[in-house]
Amino acid sequence: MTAAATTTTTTGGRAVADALAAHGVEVVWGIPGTHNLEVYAGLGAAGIRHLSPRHEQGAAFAADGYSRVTGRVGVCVTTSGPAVLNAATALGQAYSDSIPVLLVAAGMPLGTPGLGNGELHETKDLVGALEGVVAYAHRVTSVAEIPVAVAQAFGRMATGRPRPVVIEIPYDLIAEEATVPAAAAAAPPVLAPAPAAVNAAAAILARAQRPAILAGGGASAAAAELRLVAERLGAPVVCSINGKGTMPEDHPLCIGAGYAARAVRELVDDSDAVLVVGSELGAADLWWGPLDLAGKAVRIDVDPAQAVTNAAPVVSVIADAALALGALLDELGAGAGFDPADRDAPGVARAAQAREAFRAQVREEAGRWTDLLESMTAALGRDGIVVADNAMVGYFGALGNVPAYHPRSFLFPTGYGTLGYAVPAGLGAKVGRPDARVLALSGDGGLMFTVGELASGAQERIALPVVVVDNGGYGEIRKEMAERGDPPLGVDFDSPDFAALGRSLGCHGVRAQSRAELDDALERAFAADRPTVIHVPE
Ligand SMILES: Cc1ncc(C[n+]2csc(CCOP(=O)(O)OP(=O)(O)O)c2C)c(N)n1
Ligand SMILES: [Mg+2]
Repeated sequence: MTAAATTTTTTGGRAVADALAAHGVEVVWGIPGTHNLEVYAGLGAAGIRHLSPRHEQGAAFAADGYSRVTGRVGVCVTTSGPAVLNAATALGQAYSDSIPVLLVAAGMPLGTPGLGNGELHETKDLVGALEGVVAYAHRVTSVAEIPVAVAQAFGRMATGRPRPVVIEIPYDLIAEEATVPAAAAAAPPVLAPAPAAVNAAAAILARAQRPAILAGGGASAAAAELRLVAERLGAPVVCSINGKGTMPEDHPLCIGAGYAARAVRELVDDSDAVLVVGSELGAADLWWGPLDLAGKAVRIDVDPAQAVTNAAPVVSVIADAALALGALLDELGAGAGFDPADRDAPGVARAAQAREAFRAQVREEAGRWTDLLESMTAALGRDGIVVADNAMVGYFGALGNVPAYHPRSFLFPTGYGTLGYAVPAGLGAKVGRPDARVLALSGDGGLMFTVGELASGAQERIALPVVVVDNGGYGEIRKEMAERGDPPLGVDFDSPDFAALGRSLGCHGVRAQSRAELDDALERAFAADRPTVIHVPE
C-alpha cells in the first residue's frame, strides 16, 4: 500500500485552485488580472469551470445566487484593489442574508506590503476594509498556509451561521513555488442541541393552546422537520422572505411568506407561544416595527447572538435547525397524526383565517401586476425559482403572490437591499440548478446597476427570462418622496428600449404587456438558449 502524498511542490496560485477542487468546488465566477494569472492557470489545470461576469459585483452576486439554490459555497475570484472593492457590495449582501460566499483575491506583495509604493491596484488596507463587511478577511503570509486557509474558510462557512469569507493572497506568493501540505477537505461539525434546552422548549410548546411558527432562511435545510413540528403542534407557519417556500404554500398550516403583513402581526398577537426557527426577525423583514413576542418566543438558532436579538426568548435552542427540530419532535412524541384533508385538525381553522387576511392584503398591494404575477406563477409551476431585485414588483408583488413550494426557490436581497441583484444572482442560480426554471425579476432602475451581466449570460447560453417592470424610474423612492410631500428629485428617468438593449448584448428581447403576450414571452424564454429580456411597461 502506498501512503497518499502529504506534501506537494506547487505555486500559490495552483495551491489555491487545488484546495478549492479538494473542497468540491466545480465552478467559480471571476475576472482575471495581472496579479492573479497563476490562479487562473491553476483553475484551468484543476478542471474548475470558470464563468466570466462583466464586473466583480456580478461575480459575487452570481456566487451568492448559486449558493442560495444549492446550499453549497459559492466562489468568486478577483485580482486586487478595485476588483475586491467592486465585489464588496455583493459580499455585504451575502453577509446580511447569511450566504456562504468565498472570495479569493490577489493582494499587495509580501515584499512591499506598505503604503505608497505605487503598486498597481495598491489599496491602503484592503483586508481592513473587507473585515468590516464579511465574516472575516484573511491575508495569507506563506504559500504553505494556503491549503489550511481554504480549509478554515470552508469550515467557517459550514459551521454556525454561514457568512462570506475573503482570502487575500499576496501576489508574489501567487507566483512563488513552495512545498505545501496536500489539500484535503474535512467533514464539518454540525451543532447538536443541548437536551435540556430541547426539553424546556418542548414543555412550553406542548402547553400552548395557540402556537405559531416563524421560519427564516436558517430553516431552509430543515423543511421536512419544520412541517412535522408544525403538524404535531397544530401551528400556523409564516416564513420570512429568505425562508419562503420552506413550508409549502399549499399546506393547510402555511400562511405565506413575508412578516410585514398585518395578518402576521395579528397571528403573533393571538398566539400564546411562537417558535422562531433560524430567523433574524430583522427590521428589513418586519418593516412596521418589531413583533411583540414578550414572554412567548422559543428560538432555535445556530447563532447564539442572533437567538437573543430582536426578541428575547423564553427558551433558546442553539443548534442546527434540522437537528433541533428533530429533537423537539422526539421530545413532543407522536401526536394524533395530521390529515391534510381534515379541516378540523388543530390549527387549520386558525391558519385559514390568517391566510385569508394575509392573501387579501398581498393581493391588493400587487393589484397593478396581477397579469404578470399570474403569468409567472403558471410558467414557473411548482418547481420554479424566482430571483427578485429590490423592486416593488418583488416585495409587494412576487413575494406574497407567486407561491413557493420548496425552500431555496425565492431569492431576494433582503437585509442589505442591494439594487442590481436579480440578473447576476439569477445567472448563478441557473448554473446551480440547470434543471429548474429560473426567472429574474427586476425594476428598470435596478436592472441598469448590473446590466452588463446580460452579456455574460448570453455568452454562457444561460436560459434566463429577465422580466423588467418599467415604471420610468425609482418608483419606491418616488412614492416615499410623495408621501413626505416632497417634489420628486432624482427618481424619474427615460427608460431605454430594454428589449433592444438585451438584443444588443446577445440576449433575446421582447416587449410584453397583455396576459397572452406575457405567457408567450415566458414560454419562449424558458425554452431559449440564452437570456431573454422581457420589457413590461407598468
Ligand atoms: C445599491 C442601492 N442604491 C440605492 C438604493 C435605494 N433604492 C431603494 S428602492 C430604489 C428604487 C429602485 O427602482 P427600480 O429598480 O426601478 O424599482 P421600483 O422601485 O421602481 O419598483 C432605490 C434607488 C438601493 N436599495 N440599493
Ligand atoms: Mg422602477
